[in-house]
Amino acid sequence: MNEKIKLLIDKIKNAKSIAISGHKNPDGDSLCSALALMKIIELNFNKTATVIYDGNIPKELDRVPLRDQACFHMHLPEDAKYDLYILVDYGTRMHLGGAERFVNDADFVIEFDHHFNEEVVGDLCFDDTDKAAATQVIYDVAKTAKFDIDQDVIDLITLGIITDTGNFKFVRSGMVLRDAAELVDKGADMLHLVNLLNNKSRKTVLVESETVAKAEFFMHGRLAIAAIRQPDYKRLDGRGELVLGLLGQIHGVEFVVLLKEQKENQIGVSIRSRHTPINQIAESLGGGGHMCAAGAVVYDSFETVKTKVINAFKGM
Ligand SMILES: [Mn+2]
Repeated sequence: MNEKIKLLIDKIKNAKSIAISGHKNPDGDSLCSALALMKIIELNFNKTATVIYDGNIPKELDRVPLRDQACFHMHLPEDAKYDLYILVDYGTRMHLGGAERFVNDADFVIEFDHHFNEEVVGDLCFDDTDKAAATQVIYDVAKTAKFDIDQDVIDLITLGIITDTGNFKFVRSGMVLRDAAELVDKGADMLHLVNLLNNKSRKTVLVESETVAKAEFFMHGRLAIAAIRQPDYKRLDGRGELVLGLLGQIHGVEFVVLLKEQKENQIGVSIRSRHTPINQIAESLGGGGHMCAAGAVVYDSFETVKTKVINAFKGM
């Protein structure tokens, strides 16, 4: 067995207290990675790890296995300390949110991630940017280490893959499909898992559809811009993927932008493109991301940000 896995096993075996976190405002992969690892530790080491999160877990994820085991960081005792801290799907240090104080206090930090990060936080890193989801990284390590897994772990790992690939739409390598095939053979029920995620509140779907209905079109219909203003933002409960997805289905639309007025003078900008790279536009607004899916948070008035976005697309 390789040295890294030996060290992983040794650290878990000898830890008195273990906590696990993903990035702030967990998405499916972040939450399911943490819960899958918690269950793996329980099954193989007979230890309880605490899953800690910051921000809001969307209702969409309320029915994933073991969801009720995730603790909001503010609900933990003031003096809580964990000697082993495990980070999953966290991105970079700035996305740790309320978990950062525990990470800084820990004696040893292990990470499982698939994001590109120049300044890793972990002392022991299982990172692989070729993986489509952090749960896939965990699955790989679990297989190499010959850890026992059960139905919860199989379901959680599959859910991380389903959510991070947008139901397999963003698959870039056959490896993720081979992993998914193996998980199906081990008992993952795709229809059941996708249905678990169909759990949004009515108000969220209504605000998303109202936002689509009020979208504006520019550049002869090639650019669609939708906006969620402050009073409606709380009803959104998530990132508004439905808005981006629906507008992107319209014939002739090449670029979709969703402006989210999170607070006064704080506008979240999500940008999607059919094929032309738009990450430079996100970078010009102070953000970043992938070629066809990127975003930024711009600290300015709603109208100013909207004008900046329209100008950024000039010449595209
Ligand atoms: Mn992820």
